[in-house]
Amino acid sequence: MNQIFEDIMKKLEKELDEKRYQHTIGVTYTAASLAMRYGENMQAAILAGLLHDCAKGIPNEEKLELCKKYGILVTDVEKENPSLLHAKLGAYIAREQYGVADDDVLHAIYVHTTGEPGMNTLDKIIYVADFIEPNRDEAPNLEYVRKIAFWDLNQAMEEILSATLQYLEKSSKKIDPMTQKTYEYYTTK
Ligand code: DGI
Ligand code: FE
Ligand code: FE
Repeated sequence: MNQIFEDIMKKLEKELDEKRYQHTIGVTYTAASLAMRYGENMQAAILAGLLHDCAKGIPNEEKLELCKKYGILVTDVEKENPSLLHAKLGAYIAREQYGVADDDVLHAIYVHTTGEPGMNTLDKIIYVADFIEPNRDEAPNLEYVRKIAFWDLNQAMEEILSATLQYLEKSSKKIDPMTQKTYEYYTTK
């Protein structure tokens, strides 16, 4: 394994709890497999997979403070649900603390929680890998999404966004306008 990846993994192991670290590794090899399938840059997929949740271990209060400090715009929904900020903050930390210079990798990290309309292949690979990696076990449509992810990436996006919206509605969680927009983009195409 590339020395850069090894160094990142060592740092992540310290920053994340065991379960989150295992999830991170699962997302990484799932993203690498999807990159093979869709002809995407595999090193970029591995890097984005490794770092997508690098800010997940930061307590919510601190997330808000760090966003203020780093000049990251926080919306009202994010203020109410600071956990959402691990994506934006993660992209910042990946650049500043893990030395990632590839804007495509940073963007995939930035959009990995809500998605956004018109995502590129790497963005979608990370978004889908996050949902289907082998340690996941809760979503009702998981087996189906795992199967179609390697057949039709946009169909997988549609399935995941529908399941996410259903979950958010059922658990009365505030829907981020970006999640809603992404859902509409991928389900009305
Ligand atoms: O960080 P992970 O758990 O690996 O996965 P993720 O970054 O996709 O985050 C998943 C969580 O984010 C899940 O608990 C649902 C939540 N989420 C996604 N979209 C929205 C949302 N939560 C709220 N309140 N609103 C959203 O639009
Ligand atoms: Fe995440
Ligand atoms: Fe994740």
